[in-house]
Order: sequence, then C-alpha cells, then structure tokens
Amino acid sequence: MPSRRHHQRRRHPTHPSSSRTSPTSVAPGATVTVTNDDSQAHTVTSDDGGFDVKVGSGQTVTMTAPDSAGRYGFVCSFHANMSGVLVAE
Ligand SMILES: [Cu+2]
Repeated sequence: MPSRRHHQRRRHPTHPSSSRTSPTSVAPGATVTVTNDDSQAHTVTSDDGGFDVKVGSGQTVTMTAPDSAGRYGFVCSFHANMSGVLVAE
C-alpha cells in the first residue's frame, strides 16, 4: 500500500523585513509613485515632515518630492525598522 505523505503547508507570516531601500533619486519637485506590494499598509514619512503618504496594501499612490535638492530620510510610521532615503537632485 503506497504511503501517502501528508504535506503540511506552513504559511510564514509576512512580517516586514528590516528593509532598507537603496536611495531613490528623483528630480526636485518630481512626482514620485509609490507602490506597496506588501500585505500591510506602510507610510513614507519624511524625517523633516516634508512629505508623508500612507500606502495601503496593494495600493499605488503618488507624492511630490521636495523642491530643494538634498537627501531626505524617511521612515514608515507603522514599522520602526523600515526606513529609506529619497534623493532629490
Ligand atoms: Cu511599514
């Protein structure tokens, strides 16, 4: 009698990896499209308050880059371990 293996599928919970995005470079004042492929909502929140958008799961939003050239650090206000840098140049 052939033995049937019971395959147990384990779903690993998707928790935000400590993701550090490589700097995204855009023109000052440019429209930036942010797509969230994750199963959780995230935000792109500038350290200096220059921009702050919430991107729900599976959503795409647009935001405007700062008008002045520079490096703008941002975090996700939901997940303290998520951060990145937006470079306007
Ligand atoms: Cu997040």
